[in-house]
Amino acid sequence: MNNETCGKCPANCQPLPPFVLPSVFFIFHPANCQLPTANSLPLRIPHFHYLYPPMRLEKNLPELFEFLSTPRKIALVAHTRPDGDAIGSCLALKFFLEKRGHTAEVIAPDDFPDFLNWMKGSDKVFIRQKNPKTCFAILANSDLIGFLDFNALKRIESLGEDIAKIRGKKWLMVDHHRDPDDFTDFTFWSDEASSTCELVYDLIRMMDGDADIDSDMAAIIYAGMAMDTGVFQYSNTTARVHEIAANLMHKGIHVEEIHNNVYNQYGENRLRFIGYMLKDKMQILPEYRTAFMTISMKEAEEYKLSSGDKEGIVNLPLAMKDVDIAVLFTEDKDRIKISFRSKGDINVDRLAREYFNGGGHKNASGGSTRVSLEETVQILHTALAAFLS
Ligand SMILES: [Mn+2]
Repeated sequence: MNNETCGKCPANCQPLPPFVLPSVFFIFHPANCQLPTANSLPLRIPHFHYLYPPMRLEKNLPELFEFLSTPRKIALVAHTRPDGDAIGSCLALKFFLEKRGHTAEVIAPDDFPDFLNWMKGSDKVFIRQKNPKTCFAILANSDLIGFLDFNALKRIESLGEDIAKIRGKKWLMVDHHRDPDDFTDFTFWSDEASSTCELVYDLIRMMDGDADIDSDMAAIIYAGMAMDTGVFQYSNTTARVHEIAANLMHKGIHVEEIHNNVYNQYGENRLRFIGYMLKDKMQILPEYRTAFMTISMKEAEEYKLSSGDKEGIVNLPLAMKDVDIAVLFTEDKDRIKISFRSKGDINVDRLAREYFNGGGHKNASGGSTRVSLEETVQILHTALAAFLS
């Protein structure tokens, strides 16, 4: 970087020399630094220095770009119960790689919700649960396997076991969840990025690919960022998120149409179910400023809920002024899945990590238990008492 400064930062804008942990480079940057990194746009950005600079991890990216200078067969893998950011980031990167002469396929461990069906290419995503042999063949036949929107092989369960069996592939991680495992040859990670879609956008730009982003790709990237930021309202909604959204809008996307495709897709059963949850199921623990709800398998069956129908329910209690933590317990065949949401500085990543075998982000995380719904609720009480003391 030749001691160059961006010319806009009054101080401290030079990237610190990367200090080296075992094979990993951590590079600290002020978020608005205009040095030519993935984090800078050719836009004039109002100047502001974060007290705690965002952390990025860029491992072997020049080697990745070199690797991609010849046509490759690439498999892009999303996490279990894939959301819009996971599927969206895989699809956007797939289309970009195809434009660069590679072949690329998207694989997910299990199915994604119906409200992602509008995304171009979603009908060509391979689901391991439905099609294990084809998925294995694609992985075994690829030169590069990309892991998007997750950062540990265990997050994709049996698909991860498949992949661990296949030797001799290059691995790439693109992710924004906390506490990444160091298991890939190439890594592009930042827990300050709103979404993996934002990181895919950065990665494409690092490969001079802005002109390759067409309106279909722009709509997918925009939707992934919108979904992971609660439509641009959570604390991960940075100025840069809006700048990227603006750039994507210049590509000719239709924001209202995307919003209708993603959010205004409820069946009557889902809205009635939300009414039932709020009226009969929501419990408030005022001493912990916490509200929680439980969904049993019986209730999910009664209301004919698909996996996507439960999406977003966890957020609802946060609309109350006296509630800072919202928790949703969902009963599954062999476990209880738990989602956490919080306001402000309350770190539910830590809560999920310490008590519920999970993790995620500061204000949005998940975990699971192998005990009953009632026992899991009991653990919540104990955990909150310890966590908030
Ligand atoms: Mn994400």
